[in-house]
Amino acid sequence: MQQVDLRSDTVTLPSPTMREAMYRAELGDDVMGEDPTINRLEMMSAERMGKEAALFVASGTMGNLTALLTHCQRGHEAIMGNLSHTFLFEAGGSAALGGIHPRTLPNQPDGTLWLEDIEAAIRPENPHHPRTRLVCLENTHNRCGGAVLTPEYTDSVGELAHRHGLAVHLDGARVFNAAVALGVEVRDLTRSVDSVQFCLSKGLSAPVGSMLCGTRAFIAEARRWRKMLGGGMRQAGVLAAAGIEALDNMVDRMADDHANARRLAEGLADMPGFAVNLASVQTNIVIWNLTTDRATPQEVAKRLRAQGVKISAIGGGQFRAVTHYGVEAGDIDRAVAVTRQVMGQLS
Ligand code: TLP
Repeated sequence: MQQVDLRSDTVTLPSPTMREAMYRAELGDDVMGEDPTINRLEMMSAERMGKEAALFVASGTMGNLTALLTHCQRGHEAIMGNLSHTFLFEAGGSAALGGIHPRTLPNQPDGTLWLEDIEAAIRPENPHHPRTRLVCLENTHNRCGGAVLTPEYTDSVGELAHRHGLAVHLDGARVFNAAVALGVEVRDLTRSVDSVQFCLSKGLSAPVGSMLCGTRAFIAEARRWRKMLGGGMRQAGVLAAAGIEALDNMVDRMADDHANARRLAEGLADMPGFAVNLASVQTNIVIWNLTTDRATPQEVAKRLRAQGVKISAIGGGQFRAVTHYGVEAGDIDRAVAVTRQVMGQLS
């Protein structure tokens, strides 16, 4: 049975040209700074993000952790959304390994943090308090259904944070999706942040890796932290070659993923037992609610899986589906037809 895997854009397989580029990659020892393919990917990434330098890391989680460890010392406080990936899904790494105190603020449905909330959360100098050091944003916002933060919003957070002597880190795991959806250059979304992490291994479809970007001094310090975390890799150019191919050829096609997410949401919207907010679908993620009590979300997901359609039940009575390279409009139509049949059996 042909599978339609919508659990995540992390399931993407490398394209044939990526595999070819990996095979042919020129290699060296990256810990010694001698892998030419890594060096090229780091230069390209910095340039795309409008930053001075970049660092290849194993994952988005490692990119965010390395960034937080570089910005903050033990006992510093980092402001972040209560629905942010860093707070919810990174195993508490910055607290466990960095002694960094997370201060969560409510994520609005559009993925933003209110400026008033950020300003009110900044601590005055007082020996009773941790020192506020960092504000973290996420674009696109995973748990807010792939919501996009605009350049103007990001600029306003940058201005506020910098006025108070704080740094801003952007979890830009899917920042290229945001740029494509808004029709802006990705550097417009990163110009006001001090550091940004973006994933090669999600919508960009490379097999492994993320890039952390910032000033030359920040990246030099981050390189030490990466080494300490065990992330100094050797002939990592085999991975970087796929990343270069991804940056060159996999960005513009994300518009297809966004169109497919909309097609899916529209297909789900009139089914009994579902509530879909079409206006919230901005990129490649669709999050919707189960409104019947005839089955749990887990049971629905299991029934769909038995018919070759994989989605995630993400708690709170919600489902998530993510479109990506390898999923075509015809696959979406099949997923919608199977889902309609399963939901029809429940009503
Ligand atoms: N997200 C994964 C899962 O961990 C939930 C997914 O399937 O969406 N930031 C954001 C916004 C992310 O969505 C993710 C991964 C990460 C960071 C971490 O990236 P990895 O998985 O490379 O450590």
